[in-house]
Amino acid sequence: MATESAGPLGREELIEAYRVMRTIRAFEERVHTEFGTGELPGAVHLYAGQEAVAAGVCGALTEGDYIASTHRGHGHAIAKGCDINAMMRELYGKAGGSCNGKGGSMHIADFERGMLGANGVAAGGAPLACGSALTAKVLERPHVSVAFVGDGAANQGSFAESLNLATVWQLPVVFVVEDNGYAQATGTRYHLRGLDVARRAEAYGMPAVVVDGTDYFAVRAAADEAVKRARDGGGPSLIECQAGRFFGHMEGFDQQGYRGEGEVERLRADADCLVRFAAASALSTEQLAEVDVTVDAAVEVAVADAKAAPVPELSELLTDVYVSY
Ligand SMILES: Cc1ncc(C[n+]2csc(CCOP(=O)(O)OP(=O)(O)O)c2C)c(N)n1
Ligand SMILES: [Mg+2]
Repeated sequence: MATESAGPLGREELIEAYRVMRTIRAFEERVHTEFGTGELPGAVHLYAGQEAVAAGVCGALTEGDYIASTHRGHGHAIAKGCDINAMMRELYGKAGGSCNGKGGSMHIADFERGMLGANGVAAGGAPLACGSALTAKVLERPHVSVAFVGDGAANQGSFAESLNLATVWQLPVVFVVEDNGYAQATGTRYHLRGLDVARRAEAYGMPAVVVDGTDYFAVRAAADEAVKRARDGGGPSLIECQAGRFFGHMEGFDQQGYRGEGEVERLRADADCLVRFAAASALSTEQLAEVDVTVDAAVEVAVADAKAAPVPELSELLTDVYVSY
């Protein structure tokens, strides 16, 4: 595993990386609080703890690149540049949401920003990213596609098929496996039997690495290399990132009895990617604090705006729901 080092990133890039991670954290912590009030509808899976993965990977992408996300998709959407006001409205099921309030947390998408969608189907993003990568290849466009996949989802058949096709067709795609320690209540070391997913990728002939997913710089370095390979015609890669989640599997329905005593407290104390980033980046306390203030204010605005927004008109019940091809 790579060690922490701020590497070649300039000050603006460092501030932007911190802003993205800090926005995800503030968004998720606030959604957790709001969910507790009973006002937020639907199923919500929080990404706090894993911010360095979304930020590090998306930091290596351009606006024209694509990502296909998971059911735990808020962090990926924010890192790819989706508007948090629209996202918050979507969570509340309100008009003006990313999907006009009809998708909710697990279906946030914004094609203009290359966010192909969160996905309620475990590993659903992998074949989608292969599809957009195939489009780029056939049409000779320079775009790279990224599929985010959980450790549990990496056991899905569609994931294996995606790895195989991506190699056979040498697609410009990067698979990012996020090992957050669990698939719902099942531990990774149990369901993967101690095998890194990266070793499975190597069996398909695909370059693969394992990185510390709480180290932004390690994730970013691996992503820069994999994205460059894909863009230069070198085919697919896999990056396996290890970073624990701070909350339960899903808001409202997880007592987390499967976790060890004090596990979450230890994660927050010893494996907080934001703390690690702040220490390694050499940004000043003032620079970090300025971002903190701006981000907290923006999340406050997003929540107030979402609460005040109207629900979609009844006459729009069936718009945006079906698509004719
Ligand atoms: C095809 C499919 N099977 C089962 C489920 C139910 N399910 C939802 S989340 C989940 C666990 C996913 O674990 P992992 O991929 O590790 O992602 P994490 O929740 O840890 O981010 C399962 C089995 C599903 N959504 N889709
Ligand atoms: Mg998992």
